[in-house]
Amino acid sequence: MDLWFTEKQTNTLGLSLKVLRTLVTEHTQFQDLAVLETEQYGRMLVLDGIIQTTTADEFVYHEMITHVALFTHKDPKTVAIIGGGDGGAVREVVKHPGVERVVLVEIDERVVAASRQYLPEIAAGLSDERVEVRFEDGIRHIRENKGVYDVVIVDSTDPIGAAVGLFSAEFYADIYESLKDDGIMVAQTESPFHNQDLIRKSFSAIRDLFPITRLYLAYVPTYPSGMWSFTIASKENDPLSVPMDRFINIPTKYYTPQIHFAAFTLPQLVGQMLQG
Ligand code: AG3
Repeated sequence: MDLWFTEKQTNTLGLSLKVLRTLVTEHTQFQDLAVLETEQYGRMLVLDGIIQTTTADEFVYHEMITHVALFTHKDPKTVAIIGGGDGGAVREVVKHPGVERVVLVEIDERVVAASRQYLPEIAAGLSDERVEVRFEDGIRHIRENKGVYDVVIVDSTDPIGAAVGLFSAEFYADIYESLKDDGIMVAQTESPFHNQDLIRKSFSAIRDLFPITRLYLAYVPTYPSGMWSFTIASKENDPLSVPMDRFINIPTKYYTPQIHFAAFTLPQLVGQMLQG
């Protein structure tokens, strides 16, 4: 029998994948969680019907949400990741030998448990001795930690329900305060084809706070439209002025120093979105 999972990306558009088996489904305190084995994209984490990551394309998103900021900073030592309970962003951050401490703040303990059990290649970094996993509200954690972090990474779900606050001007202002004087933040900011208002609003809220704010893109096949945006904001260092000798060699499948710079070259439709 054919079993298919469909994410309804909008009311009129879906992405369907053939499912070989269901590894787990559960109602957590916060959301519905599933890990499915798909034929084409491997194992897939789904929260409230929304695809979070798949083992076949997760590297694009996780490398791009981390390395651009980590190489833009001169010497990142203390990093916070808000959300990202699957551990993919952590795995990339701990590839940087200078990083001393990574605080992962995930509200839902079950996401971490399911990822450790069913997505071990994504969750691997969570066991690194530099990593502290905290099950608490990321908004509160950021509000209560001032001047602590070199880099803050917001690896959130879509701006629905509890995650709405992770796209708010108040939260970005708290991130600014949680960073040191040369700190950098990066947030996933959804698809330029499907979420133009969100990109405009979050970009302008972040630009009001930080001297350097830029949008960059990567291509994630299982996310809506495939074209995905990230917003990076920095107090001192410009991601477009990273000296070539800062790019130490780390193992990646998508990110390269050339991609680092190229990702900021925006199609006309995206560049125009950010003006005004
Ligand atoms: N967080 C961003 C997922 C957004 C995908 N949206 C969608 N499929 N509609 C990913 C978490 C991975 N660490």
